[in-house]
Amino acid sequence: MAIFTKLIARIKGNKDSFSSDWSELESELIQADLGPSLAAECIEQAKKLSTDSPQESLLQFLASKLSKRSHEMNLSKATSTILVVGVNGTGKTTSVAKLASFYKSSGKSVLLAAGDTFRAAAVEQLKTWGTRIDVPVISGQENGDPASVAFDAAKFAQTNNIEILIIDTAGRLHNKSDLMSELAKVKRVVEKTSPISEVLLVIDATTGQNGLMQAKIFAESVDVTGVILTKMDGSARGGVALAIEADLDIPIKWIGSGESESDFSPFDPDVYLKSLLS
Ligand SMILES: Nc1nc2c(ncn2[C@@H]2O[C@H](COP(=O)(O)OP(=O)(O)OP(=O)(O)O)[C@@H](O)[C@H]2O)c(=O)[nH]1
Ligand SMILES: [Mg+2]
Repeated sequence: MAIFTKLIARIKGNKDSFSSDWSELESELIQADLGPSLAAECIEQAKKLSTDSPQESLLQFLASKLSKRSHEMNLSKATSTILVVGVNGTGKTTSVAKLASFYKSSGKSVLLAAGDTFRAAAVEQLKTWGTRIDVPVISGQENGDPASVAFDAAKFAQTNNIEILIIDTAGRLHNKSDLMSELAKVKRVVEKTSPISEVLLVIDATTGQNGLMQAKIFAESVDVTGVILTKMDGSARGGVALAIEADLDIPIKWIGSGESESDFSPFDPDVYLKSLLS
Protein backbone atom coordinates (compact mmCIF):
# COMPACT_ATOMS: atom_id res chain seq x y z
CA MET A 1 0.00 0.00 0.00
CA ALA A 2 2.75 2.35 1.04
CA ILE A 3 4.55 1.62 -2.21
CA PHE A 4 1.44 2.53 -4.18
CA THR A 5 0.96 5.70 -2.19
CA LYS A 6 4.55 6.69 -2.89
CA LEU A 7 4.17 5.86 -6.54
CA ILE A 8 1.00 7.89 -6.86
CA ALA A 9 2.62 10.76 -4.99
CA ARG A 10 5.58 10.62 -7.38
CA ILE A 11 3.39 10.62 -10.49
CA LYS A 12 1.28 13.37 -8.99
CA GLY A 13 4.46 15.20 -8.02
CA ASN A 14 5.71 15.11 -11.59
CA LYS A 15 2.41 16.35 -12.91
CA ASP A 16 2.39 19.12 -10.33
CA SER A 17 5.87 20.24 -11.17
CA PHE A 18 4.87 20.36 -14.83
CA SER A 19 1.78 22.44 -14.19
CA SER A 20 3.57 24.70 -11.73
CA ASP A 21 6.03 25.41 -14.56
CA TRP A 22 3.17 26.78 -16.57
CA SER A 23 1.85 28.87 -13.71
CA GLU A 24 5.35 30.14 -13.04
CA LEU A 25 5.63 31.14 -16.69
CA GLU A 26 2.27 32.87 -16.50
CA SER A 27 3.35 34.89 -13.50
CA GLU A 28 6.59 35.79 -15.32
CA LEU A 29 4.46 37.19 -18.16
CA ILE A 30 2.29 39.16 -15.76
CA GLN A 31 5.37 40.52 -14.01
CA ALA A 32 6.73 41.52 -17.40
CA ASP A 33 3.62 43.73 -17.86
CA LEU A 34 2.04 41.69 -20.61
CA GLY A 35 -1.35 42.20 -19.00
CA PRO A 36 -3.28 39.37 -17.29
CA SER A 37 -5.63 38.49 -20.14
CA LEU A 38 -2.92 38.33 -22.82
CA ALA A 39 -0.72 36.38 -20.41
CA ALA A 40 -3.49 33.85 -19.79
CA GLU A 41 -4.20 33.53 -23.51
CA CYS A 42 -0.51 32.95 -24.27
CA ILE A 43 -0.28 30.17 -21.69
CA GLU A 44 -3.49 28.52 -22.87
CA GLN A 45 -2.43 28.52 -26.51
CA ALA A 46 1.20 27.60 -25.81
CA LYS A 47 0.03 24.48 -23.94
CA LYS A 48 -1.41 23.20 -27.23
CA LEU A 49 1.98 23.29 -28.93
CA SER A 50 4.13 20.22 -28.69
CA THR A 51 7.78 21.15 -28.16
CA ASP A 52 10.51 19.99 -25.80
CA SER A 53 9.50 22.26 -22.93
CA PRO A 54 6.78 24.65 -21.75
CA GLN A 55 9.28 27.49 -22.15
CA GLU A 56 9.92 26.64 -25.78
CA SER A 57 6.19 26.38 -26.52
CA LEU A 58 5.63 29.72 -24.90
CA LEU A 59 8.46 31.41 -26.82
CA GLN A 60 7.06 29.96 -30.02
CA PHE A 61 3.59 31.26 -29.26
CA LEU A 62 4.85 34.70 -28.15
CA ALA A 63 6.72 34.99 -31.45
CA SER A 64 3.47 34.31 -33.29
CA LYS A 65 1.86 37.27 -31.48
CA LEU A 66 4.42 39.71 -32.86
CA SER A 67 3.20 41.99 -35.61
CA LYS A 68 3.64 40.64 -39.13
CA ARG A 69 4.51 44.16 -40.28
CA SER A 70 8.20 44.82 -40.85
CA HIS A 71 10.29 45.60 -37.77
CA GLU A 72 12.85 47.32 -40.01
CA MET A 73 12.84 51.06 -40.64
CA ASN A 74 11.45 52.19 -43.97
CA LEU A 75 13.95 54.76 -45.19
CA SER A 76 13.58 54.48 -48.93
CA LYS A 77 13.15 58.17 -49.77
CA ALA A 78 15.94 60.54 -50.84
CA THR A 79 15.01 62.43 -47.69
CA SER A 80 13.33 60.10 -45.19
CA THR A 81 11.41 61.86 -42.43
CA ILE A 82 10.90 60.33 -39.00
CA LEU A 83 8.34 61.87 -36.64
CA VAL A 84 8.85 60.95 -32.98
CA VAL A 85 5.78 61.11 -30.72
CA GLY A 86 4.76 60.04 -27.22
CA VAL A 87 3.62 61.29 -23.82
CA ASN A 88 5.87 63.52 -21.75
CA GLY A 89 8.94 62.05 -20.15
CA THR A 90 8.93 58.78 -22.09
CA GLY A 91 12.27 59.61 -23.72
CA LYS A 92 11.37 61.21 -27.06
CA THR A 93 14.11 63.83 -27.18
CA THR A 94 16.74 61.35 -26.00
CA SER A 95 15.55 58.81 -28.58
CA VAL A 96 15.64 61.46 -31.33
CA ALA A 97 19.30 62.05 -30.46
CA LYS A 98 20.01 58.32 -30.30
CA LEU A 99 18.45 57.76 -33.72
CA ALA A 100 20.40 60.67 -35.15
CA SER A 101 23.63 59.33 -33.72
CA PHE A 102 22.88 55.83 -35.03
CA TYR A 103 22.33 57.05 -38.60
CA LYS A 104 25.18 59.52 -38.50
CA SER A 105 27.54 56.70 -37.48
CA SER A 106 26.32 54.69 -40.43
CA GLY A 107 27.43 57.51 -42.70
CA LYS A 108 24.12 59.24 -43.40
CA SER A 109 23.45 62.97 -43.34
CA VAL A 110 21.02 63.82 -40.55
CA LEU A 111 19.01 66.89 -39.53
CA LEU A 112 16.94 67.41 -36.37
CA ALA A 113 13.84 69.58 -36.00
CA ALA A 114 12.86 70.96 -32.59
CA GLY A 115 9.12 70.47 -32.79
CA ASP A 116 8.52 70.81 -29.04
CA THR A 117 7.93 74.56 -28.87
CA PHE A 118 5.64 74.21 -25.87
CA ARG A 119 8.24 73.68 -23.18
CA ALA A 120 10.87 76.42 -22.85
CA ALA A 121 13.80 74.08 -22.17
CA ALA A 122 12.90 71.57 -24.88
CA VAL A 123 14.65 73.37 -27.74
CA GLU A 124 17.78 73.88 -25.65
CA GLN A 125 17.78 70.20 -24.70
CA LEU A 126 17.72 69.16 -28.36
CA LYS A 127 20.38 71.74 -29.31
CA THR A 128 22.64 70.42 -26.57
CA TRP A 129 22.23 66.94 -28.01
CA GLY A 130 22.89 68.32 -31.51
CA THR A 131 26.20 69.79 -30.36
CA ARG A 132 27.15 66.60 -28.53
CA ILE A 133 26.52 64.29 -31.47
CA ASP A 134 27.44 66.89 -34.10
CA VAL A 135 24.10 66.99 -35.92
CA PRO A 136 22.43 70.29 -37.00
CA VAL A 137 19.15 71.32 -35.35
CA ILE A 138 16.45 73.53 -36.87
CA SER A 139 14.31 75.40 -34.36
CA GLY A 140 11.75 78.18 -34.33
CA GLN A 141 10.49 80.60 -31.75
CA GLU A 142 9.35 79.57 -28.30
CA ASN A 143 5.61 78.93 -28.37
CA GLY A 144 5.76 79.10 -32.15
CA ASP A 145 3.92 76.70 -34.43
CA PRO A 146 5.65 73.29 -34.40
CA ALA A 147 4.18 72.50 -37.80
CA SER A 148 5.98 75.50 -39.27
CA VAL A 149 9.31 74.43 -37.70
CA ALA A 150 8.79 70.94 -39.12
CA PHE A 151 7.87 72.34 -42.53
CA ASP A 152 10.96 74.56 -42.64
CA ALA A 153 13.13 71.62 -41.66
CA ALA A 154 11.55 69.40 -44.32
CA LYS A 155 12.18 72.06 -46.99
CA PHE A 156 15.75 72.56 -45.81
CA ALA A 157 16.42 68.81 -45.77
CA GLN A 158 15.15 68.41 -49.31
CA THR A 159 17.02 71.36 -50.72
CA ASN A 160 20.24 70.26 -49.07
CA ASN A 161 19.91 66.54 -49.88
CA ILE A 162 19.81 65.51 -46.24
CA GLU A 163 19.03 61.81 -46.03
CA ILE A 164 17.35 61.61 -42.63
CA LEU A 165 15.18 64.26 -40.96
CA ILE A 166 14.06 63.50 -37.40
CA ILE A 167 11.34 65.64 -35.82
CA ASP A 168 11.03 65.88 -32.02
CA THR A 169 7.58 66.76 -30.68
CA ALA A 170 5.94 67.88 -27.45
CA GLY A 171 4.62 65.31 -25.01
CA ARG A 172 2.26 67.56 -23.16
CA LEU A 173 -0.02 70.39 -24.27
CA HIS A 174 -2.98 72.04 -22.54
CA ASN A 175 -4.94 68.85 -23.05
CA LYS A 176 -4.82 65.56 -24.89
CA SER A 177 -6.92 66.61 -27.86
CA ASP A 178 -4.72 69.70 -28.40
CA LEU A 179 -1.69 67.42 -28.48
CA MET A 180 -3.27 64.97 -30.90
CA SER A 181 -4.47 67.67 -33.27
CA GLU A 182 -1.05 69.34 -33.16
CA LEU A 183 0.65 66.07 -34.14
CA ALA A 184 -1.83 65.47 -36.93
CA LYS A 185 -1.16 69.01 -38.17
CA VAL A 186 2.63 68.55 -38.08
CA LYS A 187 2.21 65.40 -40.16
CA ARG A 188 -0.18 67.06 -42.63
CA VAL A 189 2.02 70.11 -43.11
CA VAL A 190 5.27 68.16 -43.52
CA GLU A 191 3.54 65.94 -46.06
CA LYS A 192 2.99 68.98 -48.28
CA THR A 193 6.67 68.53 -49.15
CA SER A 194 6.96 64.74 -48.96
CA PRO A 195 5.38 61.78 -47.13
CA ILE A 196 6.62 60.98 -43.64
CA SER A 197 8.43 57.62 -43.71
CA GLU A 198 8.06 56.66 -40.08
CA VAL A 199 5.98 57.81 -37.12
CA LEU A 200 7.67 56.30 -34.07
CA LEU A 201 5.82 56.16 -30.77
CA VAL A 202 8.02 56.26 -27.68
CA ILE A 203 6.84 53.99 -24.87
CA ASP A 204 8.51 53.95 -21.46
CA ALA A 205 8.84 50.28 -20.48
CA THR A 206 8.51 51.16 -16.80
CA THR A 207 4.98 52.53 -17.16
CA GLY A 208 3.48 49.09 -17.64
CA GLN A 209 0.04 48.60 -19.12
CA ASN A 210 -0.47 52.37 -19.38
CA GLY A 211 1.58 52.20 -22.55
CA LEU A 212 -1.12 50.22 -24.33
CA MET A 213 -3.67 52.95 -23.68
CA GLN A 214 -1.18 55.59 -24.88
CA ALA A 215 -0.56 53.64 -28.06
CA LYS A 216 -4.29 53.38 -28.77
CA ILE A 217 -4.75 57.13 -28.40
CA PHE A 218 -1.75 58.05 -30.57
CA ALA A 219 -2.62 55.49 -33.23
CA GLU A 220 -6.04 57.10 -33.64
CA SER A 221 -4.50 60.49 -34.50
CA VAL A 222 -1.33 59.67 -36.41
CA ASP A 223 -0.56 56.52 -38.32
CA VAL A 224 2.06 55.06 -35.94
CA THR A 225 4.50 52.85 -37.86
CA GLY A 226 6.66 51.64 -34.99
CA VAL A 227 7.50 51.74 -31.31
CA ILE A 228 10.68 52.83 -29.53
CA LEU A 229 10.66 51.01 -26.20
CA THR A 230 12.75 53.00 -23.72
CA LYS A 231 14.19 52.46 -20.23
CA MET A 232 14.82 48.77 -20.71
CA ASP A 233 18.02 49.18 -18.66
CA GLY A 234 16.09 49.01 -15.37
CA SER A 235 14.06 46.11 -14.09
CA ALA A 236 11.23 46.66 -16.59
CA ARG A 237 10.81 43.93 -19.16
CA GLY A 238 8.52 45.87 -21.45
CA GLY A 239 5.79 43.28 -21.94
CA VAL A 240 3.45 46.11 -22.84
CA ALA A 241 5.22 46.38 -26.18
CA LEU A 242 4.19 42.81 -27.02
CA ALA A 243 0.62 43.75 -26.08
CA ILE A 244 0.90 46.71 -28.49
CA GLU A 245 2.19 44.39 -31.22
CA ALA A 246 -0.55 41.84 -30.58
CA ASP A 247 -3.49 44.23 -30.11
CA LEU A 248 -2.63 47.12 -32.39
CA ASP A 249 -0.31 45.46 -34.91
CA ILE A 250 2.39 48.10 -34.40
CA PRO A 251 5.94 46.70 -34.59
CA ILE A 252 8.64 47.52 -32.02
CA LYS A 253 11.59 48.95 -33.94
CA TRP A 254 14.08 50.15 -31.32
CA ILE A 255 15.07 49.46 -27.74
CA GLY A 256 16.49 52.20 -25.51
CA SER A 257 18.58 51.02 -22.59
CA GLY A 258 20.14 54.05 -20.97
CA GLU A 259 20.67 57.79 -21.12
CA SER A 260 23.58 57.88 -23.53
CA GLU A 261 23.31 57.95 -27.34
CA SER A 262 24.92 54.53 -27.59
CA ASP A 263 22.31 52.88 -25.33
CA PHE A 264 20.12 52.10 -28.30
CA SER A 265 19.65 49.15 -30.60
CA PRO A 266 17.37 47.87 -33.32
CA PHE A 267 14.70 45.48 -32.03
CA ASP A 268 15.83 41.86 -31.81
CA PRO A 269 12.81 39.56 -31.37
CA ASP A 270 14.78 36.67 -29.81
CA VAL A 271 16.44 38.81 -27.18
CA TYR A 272 13.20 40.64 -26.44
CA LEU A 273 11.00 37.54 -26.09
CA LYS A 274 13.54 35.78 -23.89
CA SER A 275 13.77 38.86 -21.66
CA LEU A 276 10.02 38.55 -21.01
CA LEU A 277 10.61 35.18 -19.33
CA SER A 278 13.89 35.84 -17.56
N1 LIG B 1 17.42 54.89 -17.92
C1 LIG B 1 16.99 55.42 -19.05
N2 LIG B 1 16.62 56.70 -19.08
C2 LIG B 1 16.18 57.21 -20.25
C3 LIG B 1 16.08 56.44 -21.44
N3 LIG B 1 15.58 57.24 -22.41
C4 LIG B 1 15.40 58.46 -21.84
N4 LIG B 1 15.75 58.45 -20.55
C5 LIG B 1 15.67 59.55 -19.56
O1 LIG B 1 14.32 59.90 -19.37
C6 LIG B 1 14.20 61.29 -19.08
C7 LIG B 1 13.21 61.93 -20.05
O2 LIG B 1 13.77 61.86 -21.35
P1 LIG B 1 13.39 62.89 -22.51
O3 LIG B 1 14.11 62.43 -23.72
O4 LIG B 1 13.61 64.29 -22.08
O5 LIG B 1 11.84 62.59 -22.60
P2 LIG B 1 10.76 63.34 -23.51
O6 LIG B 1 9.77 62.32 -23.92
O7 LIG B 1 11.42 64.11 -24.58
O8 LIG B 1 10.11 64.33 -22.44
P3 LIG B 1 9.21 65.64 -22.76
O9 LIG B 1 9.94 66.44 -23.75
O10 LIG B 1 9.07 66.30 -21.42
O11 LIG B 1 7.90 65.14 -23.25
C8 LIG B 1 15.61 61.86 -19.20
O12 LIG B 1 16.15 61.95 -17.92
C9 LIG B 1 16.34 60.82 -20.03
O13 LIG B 1 17.73 60.80 -19.77
C10 LIG B 1 16.48 55.05 -21.36
O14 LIG B 1 16.41 54.27 -22.33
N5 LIG B 1 16.92 54.61 -20.15
MG1 LIG C 1 11.33 66.09 -25.15
